[in-house]
Amino acid sequence: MGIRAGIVGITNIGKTTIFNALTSSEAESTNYSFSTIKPNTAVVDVPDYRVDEIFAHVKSNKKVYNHLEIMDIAGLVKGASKGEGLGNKFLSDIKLVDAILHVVRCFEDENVVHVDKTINPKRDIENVEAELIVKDLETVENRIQKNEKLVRARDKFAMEMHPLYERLYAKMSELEHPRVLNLTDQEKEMLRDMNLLTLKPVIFVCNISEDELMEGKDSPYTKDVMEAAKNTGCGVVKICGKVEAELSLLSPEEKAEFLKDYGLEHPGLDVLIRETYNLLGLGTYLTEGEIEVKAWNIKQGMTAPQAAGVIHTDFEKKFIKAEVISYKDFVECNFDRNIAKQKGKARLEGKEYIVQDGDVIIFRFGK
Ligand SMILES: Nc1nc2c(ncn2[C@@H]2O[C@H](COP(=O)(O)OP(=O)(O)OP(=O)(O)O)[C@@H](O)[C@H]2O)c(=O)[nH]1
Ligand SMILES: [Mg+2]
Repeated sequence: MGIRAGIVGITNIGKTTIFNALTSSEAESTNYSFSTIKPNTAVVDVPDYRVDEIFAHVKSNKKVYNHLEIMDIAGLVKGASKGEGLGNKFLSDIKLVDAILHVVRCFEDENVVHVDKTINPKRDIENVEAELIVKDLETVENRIQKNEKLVRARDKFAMEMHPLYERLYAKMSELEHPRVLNLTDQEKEMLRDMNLLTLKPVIFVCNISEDELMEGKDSPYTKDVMEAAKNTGCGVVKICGKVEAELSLLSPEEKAEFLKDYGLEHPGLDVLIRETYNLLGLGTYLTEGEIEVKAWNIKQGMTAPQAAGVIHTDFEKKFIKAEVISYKDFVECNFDRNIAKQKGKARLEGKEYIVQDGDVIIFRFGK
């Protein structure tokens, strides 16, 4: 289950700086607009302390984390959908992602020019969202045209979909974001095949100043982002691109020391990756053995056979039982499956079991 997150935002605000820090890459970051044209991509480990802890306690050759693919996409300016800046071609790059990391400039630095002259997160967010809406509007218009033909032919499905498309069109043609429609999960599902940019889950990533990071207090800029995110279902994470870039060059020991100086527990980037997971409704189950300790992706609500299918599609069909220990119980049993069994903490679960985040599992299969 490959998951991809895309870094999106106004041009020259630190997207590539954050991408490089996040993925230990060296993609070109410059102090002028539109330095990124073709998207940069890289795959990162999803940090998971449970994998580290289990690996430290059981006899195993290696540890394997979950993965997340990150895509650094060209910067936007107001009017991109009408051909300003790099135009709208790259907007289709955003079609490829499961989640949007919308970077918003919240730092002041007179040496880094803002394409609209001033620092104004609310304006920047509105400008980016407007471009996504205009791009989606094309998709919705095309769909309505095709659908209307089917409606005229009294196609039942097309008639069912028509009012939803019309509602969407009415708002978006006023440049209003579809979130004002408060679409139900079912309606979002009905619209899924259009792959609309504006319906993708979003995390606003405030690129904050070093001072704000040191002080640990939200600046008025960051507060503006939080205000914009209120009641939208979007996440907010604060990161200082400059500091993260420095951090990514350090050894683990130096990193720990550096974080302590800033009074931080984890690098901002770890927090961002975890937030992305939460936003996408993803969880993790774990397997452990001599070969490896490994984290596996699950969608919330997956049954035990479906979770087994993440390892190998065949395993879903051949599933018989899952021997499950919660991570908490596994810790309390000293990471020892036999102790867990003796204490009755290793449960034998069947096909209906809904796998929980942190379950440590051994699957049993038939032929
Ligand atoms: N002061 C400060 N400067 C930053 C920070 N993050 C990035 N910059 C600077 O901002 C400039 C632009 O950074 P990039 O990462 O290239 O920006 P981008 O958003 O990828 O830009 P485009 O790809 O051109 O749209 C560079 O000069 C960075 O050094 C930060 O947290 N603080
Ligand atoms: Mg860039």
